[in-house]
Amino acid sequence: MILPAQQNAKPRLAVIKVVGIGSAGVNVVNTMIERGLDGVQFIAINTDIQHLDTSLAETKIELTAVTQGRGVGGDPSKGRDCALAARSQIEEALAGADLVIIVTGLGGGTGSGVTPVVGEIAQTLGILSVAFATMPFKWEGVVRAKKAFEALELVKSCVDSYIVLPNDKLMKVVPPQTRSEDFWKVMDSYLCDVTTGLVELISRPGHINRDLEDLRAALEKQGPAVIGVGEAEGENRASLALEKALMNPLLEDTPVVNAGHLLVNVMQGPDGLWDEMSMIFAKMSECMAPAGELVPGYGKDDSLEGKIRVTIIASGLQEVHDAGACVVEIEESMSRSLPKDARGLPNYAIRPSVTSQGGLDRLKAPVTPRQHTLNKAGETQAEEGVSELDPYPAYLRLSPERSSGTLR
Ligand SMILES: Nc1nc2c(ncn2[C@@H]2O[C@H](COP(=O)(O)OP(=O)(O)OP(=O)(O)O)[C@@H](O)[C@H]2O)c(=O)[nH]1
Ligand SMILES: [Mg+2]
Repeated sequence: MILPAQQNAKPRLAVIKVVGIGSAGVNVVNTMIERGLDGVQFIAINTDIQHLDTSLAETKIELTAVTQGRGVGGDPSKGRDCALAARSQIEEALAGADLVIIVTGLGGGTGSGVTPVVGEIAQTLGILSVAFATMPFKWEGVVRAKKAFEALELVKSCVDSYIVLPNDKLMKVVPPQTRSEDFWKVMDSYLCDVTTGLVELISRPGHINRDLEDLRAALEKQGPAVIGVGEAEGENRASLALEKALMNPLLEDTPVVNAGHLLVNVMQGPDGLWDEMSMIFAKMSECMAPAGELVPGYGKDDSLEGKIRVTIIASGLQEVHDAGACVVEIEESMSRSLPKDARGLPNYAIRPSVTSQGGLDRLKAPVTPRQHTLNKAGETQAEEGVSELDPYPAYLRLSPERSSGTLR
């Protein structure tokens, strides 16, 4: 049957906007641009105009209302006021996006104050949103940690999903002789990879095609979730890519076990093998709840000659391990050192929690991420004697629900 022209028309490609907020966010966006990440539009927002001048983003929003562009001196309430004063500019910049990826460093005044406003605007505009937020180093002290925790709680309430990257985890993976200017590149590089994975998932036509609605279905699932991206080449590349996607030393620890919903996208070069792909899907199905669903995606990318890339979005997870030890320590030290009335810290993470959705027996002996390590034959194997410096599980934490609260 020949379809009328209108029905035959190609669907509109998803519009993805990456928003860098505050100095850290602007820097990360610069790295993404320098690395040639395409298929997205970049927006940089800062209260510090001098720093915003260094941005390579096509859209820059100067937040000058409160301090005339001189930064906000670490005060999130000033950051928020600046953002609210520029609300219409931010709305205009976000308008038309299908997915907004927000990148920021929490703990200062701009990222912590502006990010919740941007999240809320995206929510109001009905745009799917993901936030990547770094948490301060332990040595930045309890005041910055508290600002970061409080901001994170607000961010969680207004985005569909979020990933928390404790800076202290960087110390565990960056070699001692790393030059200062290269230090952040490790974090930035991970953020580039995840963003690339998401862009690829929803924008690049595949043989088994996944699209924005698949991503929406995954992100809107109840409960915590995780996103991982892994790329590998050489012998055993499929197992290695899967392992990398399931483990990342920079992120919080949340094992992908008993997932209610798995979205797994495999990108191969022209030499990609069916065996490699089917092994990845088969291994991921072992991480699925008995009544779960695995949504497979597959595409070919000629630039991946000799390589394979796997993107995993696991949601409907039933168990959460929380943030790294560094964050626990920060919180403990805060509750010791802060005055009594300041101890009401947000319940940021930390505590393992199990939902009451059933399947609890299966969680009594949870499969730890290390047990996900794959041997050469692609079989799951337990690891013995892994040192503290070995990779932890990789994961992107997704917020269980969006709140309908509006910032004022
Ligand atoms: N990934 C990354 N993190 C950074 C970078 N610079 C700073 N950070 C982290 O981000 C947190 C926030 O710092 P900034 O981004 O400088 O703060 P801001 O949001 O601009 O806030 P104000 O300068 O107080 O207005 C810091 O506590 C650092 O831990 C960077 O270049 N990359
Ligand atoms: Mg700044």
